[in-house]
Amino acid sequence: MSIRSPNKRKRLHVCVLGDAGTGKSALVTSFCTNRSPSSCHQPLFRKPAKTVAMDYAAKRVEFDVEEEDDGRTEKLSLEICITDFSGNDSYKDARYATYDDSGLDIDAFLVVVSKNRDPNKSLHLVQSKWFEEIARYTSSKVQQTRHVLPPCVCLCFHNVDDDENKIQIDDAFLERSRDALDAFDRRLLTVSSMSFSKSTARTCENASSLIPIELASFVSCANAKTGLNVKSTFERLAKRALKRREKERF
Ligand SMILES: Nc1nc2c(ncn2[C@@H]2O[C@H](COP(=O)(O)OP(=O)(O)O)[C@@H](O)[C@H]2O)c(=O)[nH]1
Ligand SMILES: [Mg+2]
Repeated sequence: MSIRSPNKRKRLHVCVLGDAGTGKSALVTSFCTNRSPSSCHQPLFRKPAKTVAMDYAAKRVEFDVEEEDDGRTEKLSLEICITDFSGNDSYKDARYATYDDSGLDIDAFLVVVSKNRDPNKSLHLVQSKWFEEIARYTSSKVQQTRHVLPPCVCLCFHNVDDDENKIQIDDAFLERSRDALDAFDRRLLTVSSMSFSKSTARTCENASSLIPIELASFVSCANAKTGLNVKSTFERLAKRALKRREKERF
């Protein structure tokens, strides 16, 4: 099925994860209210209310999509539905209930990391906590639906203290984060394809070949206050998640 075919799902579910205070709600608000660095009518940056368990938001976006067969581009209108979780562990049960909900598909995860905290500690926490939660969701989903392709993940470094319109992060650290995310992508793929191959003859390698580099999980840097990279991060994540969903059908 092509992403522009009439019976395509035009709704995508993105969950936002990360430790409390990393700026998840600020990023979601920035994306949904169209605040951008180039806008001359920017509303004043206001502190988002503290998230209790989770908040919901939605935004309709339009993409140009290119058809693989004839190369033509068409507009695709897509509603991005966002669940913005509290990073506080008092609300862990609310997150787990969402992961285990059999009626709910999550297409993508945005994991927000503060650039202003110890980067190595933050990356370690992402791997030991947030990646594990995504893995939990993926295992639960493949058992229910036999999905082959796991959700797409964006690891988003967010600058909560420095509001300058430039992003600086150590290249070596960024590279390490990309490696960690690549390894996690492969792990999720293995979880999905192992479950899938129990009931069919498909192998893990078949599934791996389903994720070309342009659909891979990715690392991004953004700033909610200036709007820098916020729209492009959400849209890139949505595009990749949508294409994964399309690929899964073959
Ligand atoms: N200066 C600045 N502060 C921010 C930015 N994003 C979030 N904050 C502040 O960081 C704190 C936590 O933000 P919030 O979005 O609630 O974090 P969450 O707990 O991850 O949802 C709040 O006090 C925000 O005002 C930003 O881009 N620039
Ligand atoms: Mg919040």
